[in-house]
Amino acid sequence: MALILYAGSTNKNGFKALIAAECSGVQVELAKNFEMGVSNKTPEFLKMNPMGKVPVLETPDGPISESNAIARYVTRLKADNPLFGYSLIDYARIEQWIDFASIEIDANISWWLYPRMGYIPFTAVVEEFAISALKRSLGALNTHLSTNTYLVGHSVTLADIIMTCNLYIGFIQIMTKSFTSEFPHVERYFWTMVNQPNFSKVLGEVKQTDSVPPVQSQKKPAQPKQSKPKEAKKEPKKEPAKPKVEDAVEEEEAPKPKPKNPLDLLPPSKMILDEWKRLYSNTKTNFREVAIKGFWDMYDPEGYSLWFCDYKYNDENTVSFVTLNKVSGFLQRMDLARKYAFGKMLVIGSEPPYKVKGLWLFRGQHIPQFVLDECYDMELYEWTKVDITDEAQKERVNAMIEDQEPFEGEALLDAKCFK
Ligand SMILES: N[C@@H](CCC(=O)N[C@@H](CS)C(=O)NCC(=O)O)C(=O)O
Repeated sequence: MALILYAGSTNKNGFKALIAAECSGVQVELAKNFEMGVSNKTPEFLKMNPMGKVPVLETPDGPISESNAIARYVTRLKADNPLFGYSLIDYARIEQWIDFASIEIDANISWWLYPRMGYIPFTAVVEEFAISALKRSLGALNTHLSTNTYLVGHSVTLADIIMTCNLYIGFIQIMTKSFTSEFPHVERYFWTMVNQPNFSKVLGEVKQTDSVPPVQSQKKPAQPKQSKPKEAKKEPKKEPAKPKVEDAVEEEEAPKPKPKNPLDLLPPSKMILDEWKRLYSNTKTNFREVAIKGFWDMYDPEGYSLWFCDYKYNDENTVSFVTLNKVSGFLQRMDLARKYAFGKMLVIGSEPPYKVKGLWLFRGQHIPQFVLDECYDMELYEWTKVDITDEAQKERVNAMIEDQEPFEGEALLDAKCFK
């Protein structure tokens, strides 16, 4: 008889047990008509898990909560299951990677994603910390996977199942290609895993997100459903179902159609931003003659605008690495504008306080509203639209694109590019 797993059908924590079951020939079924935010608030569910959290597995010996424990239980149901490796050291390393997947990967993805989904308050500092901690973890994982196909040994183990489920939520919700491309071995690993038959039976087709979700206002905690008067129960409801109150889980939300970015509705431009980015990246010599000239040949002043930015608080830039991190953080947060922008940021001066100045190319005639709304760094800079009929301003654009040194009479500490 199948064991019953209480979870929504898109819950990545539930997927861990379902994939382990597929790999082990164990029968596990999702509870019928499970409704997140409703079914997990009932007294019967709270008896199984007083936290009211999902997943929960009902077993002949009683319920189990915590998705990793559930996946371990399902795995143990098959004697000598290779998902636990072949030796004590394999087993220890599987446990090591399960902890790593939970603490170093899942937790940091959650700290980045949940505030953006409106489940917990958003603060830029926390986001910055989560992203840099996640990058550190993905970096370590990438290094391991550069010489290993699987996390442990030469076949799939429970560690791969749990790691893949945790990466899955990152890949589909917030980690864009431009973010993950820094970790090519993690990418290879993830796509190999999700395409294995036992994984794809559960996960279906997996598509990487193409944008970082904008910050949403905070969601109210779910309210338990009011019980209806008895006689009302007999009458089938004719009116359309009301939208259910959201619960604090990203996986349970019905996918909403993404509104089109207003910049996609602008008249087409002859300037293809990616072509410019390619030219910029591929020009190694004669930069002036090739890249800068190419830029002005391509530039479409009707479809795009150029902007200078000047950091308002240069006096605070007294420590070089802190200043550089600040600029890197800004560029990270601009990820959401990658399709519509190119930027250069110069950190200027050979000693503190350093000046931070930049040049940005944006689609359209204005700084895009969604960038102003989503990227808090924008207000830390003074923004001035470039007048391209003024040769001096045009030359300043050239110097910034080129990382010309000295720049306005000073050495460059660093020049960063957003492309
Ligand atoms: N550590 C738990 C986390 C469980 C968890 O947070 N589940 C979410 C859904 S993915 C939930 O039930 N949220 C409802 C709530 O927090 O009240 C596990 O791995 O099972």
